[in-house]
Amino acid sequence: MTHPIDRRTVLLGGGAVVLASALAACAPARPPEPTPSGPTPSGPTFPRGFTWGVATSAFQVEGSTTVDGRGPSIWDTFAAEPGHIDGGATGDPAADHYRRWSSDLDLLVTLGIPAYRFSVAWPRIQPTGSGATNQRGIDFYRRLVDGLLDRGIHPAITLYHWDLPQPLQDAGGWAARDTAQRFADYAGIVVDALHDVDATWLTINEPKTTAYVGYAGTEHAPGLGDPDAGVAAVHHQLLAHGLATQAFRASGAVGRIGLALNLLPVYPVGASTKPATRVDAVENRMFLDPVLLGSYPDDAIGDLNGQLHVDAARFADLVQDGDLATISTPCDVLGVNYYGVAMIDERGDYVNAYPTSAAGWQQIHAAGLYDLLTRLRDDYPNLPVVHITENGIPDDETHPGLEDDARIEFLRSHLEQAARAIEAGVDLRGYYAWSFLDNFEWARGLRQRWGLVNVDFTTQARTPKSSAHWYSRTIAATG
Ligand code: GCO
Repeated sequence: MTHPIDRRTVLLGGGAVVLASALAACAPARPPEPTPSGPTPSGPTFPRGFTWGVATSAFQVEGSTTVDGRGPSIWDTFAAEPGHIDGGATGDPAADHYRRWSSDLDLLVTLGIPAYRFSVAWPRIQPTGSGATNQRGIDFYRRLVDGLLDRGIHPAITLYHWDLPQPLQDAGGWAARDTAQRFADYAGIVVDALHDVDATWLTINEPKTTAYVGYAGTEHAPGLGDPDAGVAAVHHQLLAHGLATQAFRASGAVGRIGLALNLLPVYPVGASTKPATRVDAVENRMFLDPVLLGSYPDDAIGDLNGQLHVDAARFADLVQDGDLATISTPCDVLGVNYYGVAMIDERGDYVNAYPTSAAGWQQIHAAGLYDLLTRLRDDYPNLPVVHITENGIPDDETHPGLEDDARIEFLRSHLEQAARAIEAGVDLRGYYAWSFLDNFEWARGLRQRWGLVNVDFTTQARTPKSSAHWYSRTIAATG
């Protein structure tokens, strides 16, 4: 049996990367008891002022990777190496958003989308990752932000969505402590330039994916395959988040700040729940606890099933005095990227109990969103306001096209669960669908399409799919 190497189904095992998904396809799995559902809302209702948006990221949509002084990023390097990206796609032209941003923002207006989450490409701002500011990079994002404000669209600005300047990687990347300070300097530059903008800021997007898939694993840039570097990348990204949050506070910028974590409920399959608890530490608490509680969980690293099999002493040495206080600098917002759930058997392996999407790592269970949001409320007393910063599904590869009923059903069922969580008292204030446009889907290149809007990558024509029209009507009806 062949099984695709999927970016969110890697476990770190004994210095090697074990593909749990290969086992998942064979293992019998019984779905857990259904989540108690309470009254099903006839149509989801959302509070006044709820933020509705769509999301993208710089490397996935911008293209123009060599213009206006932009330096190379780790994704330019990684994509240029044969075999890394399906179809040999690179970041150019992606969705050509760097040149088409204005008409893209007009399309947001046409669709009635009130908020837009995008990311800033660090190598446009500091082409080598440190030192002087490239003014043309700043100017681009100023134009973009002003274009949004002119159209009455709220900007949600991610400072780092995986496009690390290559020279920083050459010096160790996120495995090196110095990168955290470099990130804080870069964040300070961007925040100063846009300090007057009433934006939602997100420091780092999915530190887990970078650490586990790019450093411990090999499927994302920089593709190191080094589990110890993976956990170092966890700590240094979280430190970078804390330092950038402090820089934001010091700058007096208006707006609010947090980070975006990809979280997923972890359910046990079978009698023993212990392996699932350990996987929960690896997948969720390794990120939530330091940010919201100021401590790392004690069950994420070790020799047991489901744990990260890395050198615990080496990891402990990375955590210097004061780091956890920095990392837990209070945030205004927690961004949650929600795609699905993990089912863990008694051996600590990931198994499938719910339908998967064309992205094999995505196991779809909408009620998991409710479970996740209520769990965050219960386990983290200092939980800030929550925004769902990503949620979506790729096109069905057997029926690609503009009639994306499966995406509509995915979004509808997840919004229903989001509304349930709000009714249950979760302070959820916003929702961003992933993604606005079909784009460069990392190792899947241009072949896996996550957009509400179809992009013809030959002509760059944009055509809203049925889901874009549905989302537009939903926002109008609730707003
Ligand atoms: C992420 C990513 C997106 C992906 C999306 C679909 O944060 O994981 O933000 O870049 O494209 O998740 O895989």
